[in-house]
Amino acid sequence: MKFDNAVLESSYGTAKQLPVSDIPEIAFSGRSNVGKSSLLNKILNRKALARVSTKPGKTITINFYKLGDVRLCDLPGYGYAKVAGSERERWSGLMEHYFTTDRNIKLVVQLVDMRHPPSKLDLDMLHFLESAGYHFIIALTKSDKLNKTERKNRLTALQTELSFLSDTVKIIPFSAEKGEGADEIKKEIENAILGDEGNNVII
Ligand SMILES: Nc1nc2c(ncn2[C@@H]2O[C@H](COP(=O)(O)OP(=O)(O)OP(=O)(O)O)[C@@H](O)[C@H]2O)c(=O)[nH]1
Ligand SMILES: [Mg+2]
Repeated sequence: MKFDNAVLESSYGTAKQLPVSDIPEIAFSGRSNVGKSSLLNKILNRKALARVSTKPGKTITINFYKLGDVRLCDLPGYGYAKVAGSERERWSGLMEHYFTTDRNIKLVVQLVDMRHPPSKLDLDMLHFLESAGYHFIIALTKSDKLNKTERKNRLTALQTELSFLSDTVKIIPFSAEKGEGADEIKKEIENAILGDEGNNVII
């Protein structure tokens, strides 16, 4: 699977605008500022296809990228405290619509900042993905910011913090800076797409 020729399909700010799910989708979810856009740029070999922000939580949109016959969905980040209540409602409306309208979601990449224990909202999201039966993996972002001891301690603590998850959920340390984990995430995406579609999907 080639990851080189992605294009921005469109950005959607309301649930009504979302186009029908006519092709396999890979969704990327996580709190605001966790590094979603950076991860997308890394795996798509692009410097700035997805806009990396220094100010989190500025826009709440779902951004769709097309990669051949596959759609990559950059879901809006959650948990930015300064966002007004009405924006939070718009966020939950969009997310609910995305996850409850029978889309062809092959894999969800859930991003969690490797430096900190998963937040309440991260855990809510993981519980939701688990109970709804999605195929998902966890990317532990910003792994380059931890030293060896911190890294070991976080990985140990996560075994308890995420003990409610099935053993089959892959947890992949990732760094957009160093490239750690990028190949593994690409492999998971490829497997999720090709797994049951054979070679019918052009990617
Ligand atoms: N050191 C380091 N910094 C990172 C990494 N990934 C993201 N960052 C930084 O974290 C900040 C947020 O990154 P984004 O990729 O914009 O995060 P996002 O989740 O898309 O943020 P929103 O779209 O605003 O919700 C930026 O300053 C990035 O440069 C990483 O792997 N390592
Ligand atoms: Mg972003």
